[in-house]
Amino acid sequence: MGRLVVVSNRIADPRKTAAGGLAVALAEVLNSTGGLWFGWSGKVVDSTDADDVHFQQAGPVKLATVDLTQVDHDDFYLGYSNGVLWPVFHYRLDLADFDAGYIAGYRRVNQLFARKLMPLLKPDDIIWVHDYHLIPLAAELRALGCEQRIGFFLHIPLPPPLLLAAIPGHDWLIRALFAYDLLGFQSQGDLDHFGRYVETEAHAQPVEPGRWRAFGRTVQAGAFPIGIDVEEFTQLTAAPDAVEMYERMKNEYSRRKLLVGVDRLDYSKGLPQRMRAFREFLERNPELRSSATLIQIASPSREDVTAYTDLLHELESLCGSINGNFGELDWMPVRYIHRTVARARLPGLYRASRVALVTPLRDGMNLVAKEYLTAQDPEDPGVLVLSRFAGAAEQLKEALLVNPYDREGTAAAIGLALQMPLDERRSRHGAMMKTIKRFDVHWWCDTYLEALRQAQAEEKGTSWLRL
Ligand code: ADQ
Repeated sequence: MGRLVVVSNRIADPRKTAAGGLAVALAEVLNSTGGLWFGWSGKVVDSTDADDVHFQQAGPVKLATVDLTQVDHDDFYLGYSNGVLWPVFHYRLDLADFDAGYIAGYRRVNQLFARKLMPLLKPDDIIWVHDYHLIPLAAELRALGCEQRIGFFLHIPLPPPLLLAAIPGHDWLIRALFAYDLLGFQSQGDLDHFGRYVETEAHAQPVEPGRWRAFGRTVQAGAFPIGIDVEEFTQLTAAPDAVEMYERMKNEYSRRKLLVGVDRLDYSKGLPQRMRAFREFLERNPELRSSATLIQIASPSREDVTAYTDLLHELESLCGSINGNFGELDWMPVRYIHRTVARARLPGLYRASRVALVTPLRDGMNLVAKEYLTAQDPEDPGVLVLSRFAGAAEQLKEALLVNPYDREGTAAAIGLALQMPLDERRSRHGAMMKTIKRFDVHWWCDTYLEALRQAQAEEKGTSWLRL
C-alpha cells in the first residue's frame, strides 16, 4: 500500500489525548504507512515569514504545516470558509457574507497548499483531503501535474441544489470536486443532494450508481458516515479522570436527573432553540421542575465572526432568564458553561446524565451523540434526544428523534426521556450501540480508503480544468 497523505486545515498531534478519535484513527493509518499530515499551523504571521513549511515528527507520522498571512487568514479562513461555506452548507443563507474578495483568498490559500505540498509527494502516495476549507485543492494539485489518487471527505452537510446555487461561483466550486477520484459524504441525504446538483446544474451523466460524468471527468461519490473510536472512548470512560467526574456529578446532583448538552458554540447546533424547548418543558411540567437540571457546555469557537458573538449574548440572556424565572434558592434549572471540558472528563459527565440533548438545526454527523451512548452503563443507560437534522439520525433510529424548530415537540420529548422506563432505555441503547460499534471510526477509515484505492483510475491531463 502506498503512503497515506492526509491534508486538513488544522492538524493534531495524534499522540496527545486531547486530539480526539478522528486524529487517533487517522494517525493509526498514517502510522502504518509512515504517512504525512499536512495543514495550517494555526499561526498568522507577517507575509515575509509565511513561506516556510515546518516539519515535526510525531512517532512514524510526519507533520508538515504552513503559516498564513493576516490577509489570507481573514479571506480564506474567516471570510470564505467560515463566512460563506459554513453557513450555506448548514442551510443559513441569511448568515452568509458573499463579499467578492473572499473567494480570491480561498483560492490563493488552496494554491499555496498545493504549491507547498507538491514537492513533498511521492509517486505512489494516496492523498486524502478533508473538509470544506480545501474543496479546490485537488484541482490545484492537478494543475501542477499531480497524478496521484486523491480523495475528499466533507465533514459538514451538503445542502440541496438550490441552496448551493445561491453561492456566487458555485459552479466553479462543484466543478473543482471533479478533480478528485472519490468524494465522501456523511449521509445518504448529502449524497442525494450532490447527485441532484450535478445532474440539474452541471448536466452530469450518471454512469452507474454513485458515479457521475461531467466536465470530461468521472467522479465517484458515496456516503461514509463517520464513527468514533468505541474502544478508546470506553477506556476513557473507565479511566480515573472520567470516574472522578462521574462521582462528583452524581454526588452533587444526587436528588436530580441531569440533562447534558455538549457543543461548540455554533449557530448550527440549535442552542437557543434547545433552551426555549427546555423552558417550555419547565412551564408545562411544574411537578417535574426541580427534579431536572440541564448542564450545557458550549466551548468557545470562532469568536472573531460576528454571528458567534450575537449567539453568545442570546444564549447568556436565555439561560439567565430561565434561571431567574424558574430557579429556587437551592436549584438552578440551567448551568451554562462557556468553556471546553477536557476530553478525559467528558465521559464522566455523559455517564452521570440521564438525558443528552443533541439538537442541532443541521449537523454533518455529530459525534457527541455517539460518545454519549458509548459512555453509558448498559444496565442503566441514559436517553438520547436527537435532532432529525443531524447526520447521526440516519443511523441512530432508536433515539428520541425531534424537530429542533418545534419547541413543543422537543419539550414533550424531554419529558418522555426523563421518564422513560428502564427496559425501554436498555433496548434502545442496546440497538444503537450495535450500530455505533459496527460503524466505528476504524470502519470509516478503512472503508473510505479501500473505496479510494478501488476508485477507477481517471484519464490523465488537465485540459478539462479551466478553474
Ligand atoms: P463539530 O461541529 O466540531 O465537527 P461534533 O461531531 O459534535 O462537531 O464534535 C466533534 C468533537 O468535539 C467530539 O469529539 C466532541 O466530544 C468534541 N466537543 C464538542 N463540543 C465540545 C465541548 N464543549 N467540550 C469538549 N469537547 C467538545 C464537525 C461536523 C460534525 C461531524 C464532525 C466529524 O460539524 O457534524 O460529526 O466534524 O466529522
